Amino acid sequence: MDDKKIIFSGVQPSGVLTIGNYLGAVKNWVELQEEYNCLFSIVDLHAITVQQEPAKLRQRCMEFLALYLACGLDPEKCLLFFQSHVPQHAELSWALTCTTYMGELSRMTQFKDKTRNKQDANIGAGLFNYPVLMAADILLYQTDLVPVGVDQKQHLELARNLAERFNRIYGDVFKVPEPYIPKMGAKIMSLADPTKKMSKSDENVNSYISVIDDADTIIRKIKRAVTDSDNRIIRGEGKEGIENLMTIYGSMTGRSYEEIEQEFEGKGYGEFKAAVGEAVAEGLKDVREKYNYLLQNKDYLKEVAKNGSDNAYKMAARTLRKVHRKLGFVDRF
Ligand code: ATP
Ligand code: LTN
Repeated sequence: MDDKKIIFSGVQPSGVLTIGNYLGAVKNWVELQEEYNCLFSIVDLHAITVQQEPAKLRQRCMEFLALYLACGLDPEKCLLFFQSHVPQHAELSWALTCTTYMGELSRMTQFKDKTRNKQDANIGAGLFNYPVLMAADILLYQTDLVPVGVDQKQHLELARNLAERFNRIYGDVFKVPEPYIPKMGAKIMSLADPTKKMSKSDENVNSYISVIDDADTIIRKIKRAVTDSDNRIIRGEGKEGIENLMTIYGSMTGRSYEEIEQEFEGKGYGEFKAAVGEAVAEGLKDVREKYNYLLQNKDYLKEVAKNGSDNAYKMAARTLRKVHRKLGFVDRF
């Protein structure tokens, strides 16, 4: 293995990939694959923390793989695989569960958000344990950097704590990973409610843009995006909707907030929204076409996933073997 740094990240195969996922995560991965040893996983074990329809989950996993590729991830440059194909994820997750405190998991804001208004008796233990599985994903590969949107920062902090704790109790096994959060685009907000993050499992299809929406749909959704009654393209109190569109536009075009303010000084929301819609449609033009093509090539997708998991498996097995020794398990006879 060369001495390039290792990157791991994952996306759940839930809903459709949105421009939030794209700008906050996948678009950056495409750049990172040039410089690092990258592993990108479709985290199906995480997906079953909420009940799934098996046939749909299976189909969606393949669609997500096609989407990764369509967004520009290149299997010659990074490993792409399904989490469930590398059993060490679940195994390490158990070992880490045994050094995790209930208190730590209770403080996770994503857990609190997802279980608000629910009774304890009806909350799945998988949802509670979700961040431990995520820590296992990361620590299995001796990961240096984890590129994620800002919503995952707390989970990553937990992964760091678990690595340090395990190393302290049992001796050095894990590398302590660092977050890698983009400067712009780390949190894209819902188009329907700019105080909420854009989420691919949102019921309102107008709240997000899918990376495979066609140009007309993209332009229409941006046009309908909730803004404010002021008519200036600047950031500020009560202007979350406009700020969000500025972020989307900036991430798509590489322009800073200041440049965007200058570009649209004296212009109205109609003109600005049209420009944002065009930029997004243009940026995603190839993704849709590539995606449709790839979906017809199931054998190719399987080959990519097989190669990805074969290689990931070898790396994961190395770490898990060390973990077992440290824990005091008897070697296999
Ligand atoms: P769900 O709605 O199913 O919880 P999600 O849209 O939040 O999903 P995840 O699978 O949890 O997506 O996240 C995949 C990656 O995309 C993560 O790195 C996450 O930080 C990033 N991400 C998700 N939503 C956004 C967003 N609105 N803005 C920026 N990055 C995001
Ligand atoms: N929890 C993440 C998805 C995820 C992940 C990971 C991200 C699972 N395992 C490991 C980075 C590294 C999410 O919901 N976005």
